[in-house]
Amino acid sequence: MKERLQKIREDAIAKIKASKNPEALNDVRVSILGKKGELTALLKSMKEVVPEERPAFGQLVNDTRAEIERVMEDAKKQMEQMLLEMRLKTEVIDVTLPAKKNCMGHRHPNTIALEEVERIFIGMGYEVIEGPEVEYDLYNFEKLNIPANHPAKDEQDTFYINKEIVLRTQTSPVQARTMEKGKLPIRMISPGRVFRSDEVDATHSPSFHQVEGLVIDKNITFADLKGTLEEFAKELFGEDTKTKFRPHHFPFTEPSAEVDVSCFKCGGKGCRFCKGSGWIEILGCGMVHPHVLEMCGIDPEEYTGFAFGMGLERIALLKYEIDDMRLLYENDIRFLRQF
Ligand code: 2NM
Repeated sequence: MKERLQKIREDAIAKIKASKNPEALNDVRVSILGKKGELTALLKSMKEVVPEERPAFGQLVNDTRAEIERVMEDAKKQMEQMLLEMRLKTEVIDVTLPAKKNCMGHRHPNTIALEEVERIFIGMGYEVIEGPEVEYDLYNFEKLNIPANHPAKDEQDTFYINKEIVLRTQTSPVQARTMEKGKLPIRMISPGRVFRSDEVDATHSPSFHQVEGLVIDKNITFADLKGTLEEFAKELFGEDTKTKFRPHHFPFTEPSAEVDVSCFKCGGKGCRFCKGSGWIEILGCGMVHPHVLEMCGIDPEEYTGFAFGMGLERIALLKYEIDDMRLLYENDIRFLRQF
């Protein structure tokens, strides 16, 4: 028995020394110290030992077990140490590499301009209402007094999805939809993307943004329109800004006007910015045509209203003195960060 014990001990130590990884080491542990291991089996065959020698032999088995466990523990520690050293050698960390930068974005000039316009009109009690970019011809043209064959349809030469559906050329259809809902009075602005079949240049793009406004109530007059837009221009371009209303034509308003503001660069004296005229055009407006009111379910004998529309990019280009619209669509963070 003693020889068997001695043999198990020597075998175990040899196998431990030969183990190349923790898994192999564990296999050795199971095959010797485990429930069905050699040493456990030896302990079970204790009955073969004469009774008076059993305590001493038991002690010897326990000592051997302790020794094997100790040798195994040492081997395990050594193995872990070696693995750690290997990892440290292979997983080199280059502390001189630049850190990953947390890159913050920036609000787009369009967004800044829109938020400014919205702030001004919300301050005057207007709601901001949005609508679909893909729109029925009915709402985009027909209900706005632009029937088929109207020359304005050519001016706004557009993208057709099918005979009845277009990419909206203006956000006025949102106003038409709001009028049709029939909840009066209305004080609203409708910002959003619009589409026209335009060639790209410094001042044009086939897709740009508009902010249109609409007020419908009893006794709304052109004086309300003038006062509102004068106040808007002052808030947007500064207290000293003057406004000029020039007669114009839009199919959905009568009378209609275009609005110029005094040049905020030269104060109206004339400079490169306003091309010498002292004035800069910013929007179109007018009293909503009675026929439009009718088509949208409002009685023009009872209610009147005014509407206006401006190009958001145009406002952003003016306000932030950007000379090419294309810069607004490139999203170069070095450009965007300047505003
Ligand atoms: C403009 C100029 C003038 C306008 C008209 C309407 C509606 F729906 F009430 F008829 N919405 N927007 C309007 C009027 C738009 O943009 C240059």
